[in-house]
Amino acid sequence: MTITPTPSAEVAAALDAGQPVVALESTILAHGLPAPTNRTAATELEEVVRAHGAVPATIAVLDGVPRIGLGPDELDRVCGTPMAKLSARDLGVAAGLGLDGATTVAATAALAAAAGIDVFATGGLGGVHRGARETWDVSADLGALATTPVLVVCSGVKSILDVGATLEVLETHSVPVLGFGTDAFPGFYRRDSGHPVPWRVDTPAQAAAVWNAHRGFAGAGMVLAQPVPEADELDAVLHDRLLADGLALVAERGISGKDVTPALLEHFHTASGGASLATNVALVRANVALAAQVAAALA
Ligand code: PSU
Ligand code: MN
Repeated sequence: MTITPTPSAEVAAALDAGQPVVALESTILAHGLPAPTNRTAATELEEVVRAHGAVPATIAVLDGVPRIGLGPDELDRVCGTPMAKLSARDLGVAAGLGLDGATTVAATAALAAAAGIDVFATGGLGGVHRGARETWDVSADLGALATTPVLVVCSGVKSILDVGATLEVLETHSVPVLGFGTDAFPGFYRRDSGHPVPWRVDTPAQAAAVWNAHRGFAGAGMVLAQPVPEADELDAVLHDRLLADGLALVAERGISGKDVTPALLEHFHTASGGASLATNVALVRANVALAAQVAAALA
């Protein structure tokens, strides 16, 4: 039993032909967005990739097989059947036991890189949780980026995290962080997390040039952080209230470990009456479009 990333026919053909391919994660579908929004988003995100001339490769583990590129029935399964949330450490377990699972940024990056795909789009990267000094809750996404040569296009890290500490850990791991059209590190639902970005690029061609230089030399991944479109940004007062209530709720219910992120996202979506959901989908859509443009510039 080994972990063998298995591309769909379409993805395999695109990789063979040197066409641009963009990896998409499945945890956002299975654990980040509620049904039925997750299923419509899954199709829409793939369409956005295609509209920009690249081939989408949504990644998940089905029956223990790491699948690179999913068809409609497989997307139905990821969006409609409860399945495990798999980080990088869980891939061997899922493969060895023949399980289904949705892959996080860490697991998706590892499988994408193994399949020969190095551009990946998501919503928000995992990071250092607030209170990590006591809980030690630091997402494996950060360690994966340290050792996996994949460009991750995201809207920064979720504002539920300790953003400053997350940026410090990325620096420790020698992961470059670039703002796309911004000097401020984006805060997921909000355009500005309050922290600056170390570097800025303004075009997909510039991002591609930086990634091309970096990947030829270093083993680490890179973060290209794009703020949510202005029209879709969550209201600041609403955001701060959702965050405070969500953090209190998680503490009250004793939620910990890998359940924290889905629980907080769920609180945001229900308590905002869907406003944060619209923001979440909009920012992923924009990131997917940018990732496809960068992949096209690299191809
Ligand atoms: N971005 C989103 N929604 C999500 C996630 C990212 O817009 O649900 C997921 C990603 O899969 C990321 C994970 O890897 O949240 C982080 O989880 P944790 O904090 O448990 O490492
Ligand atoms: Mn965690």
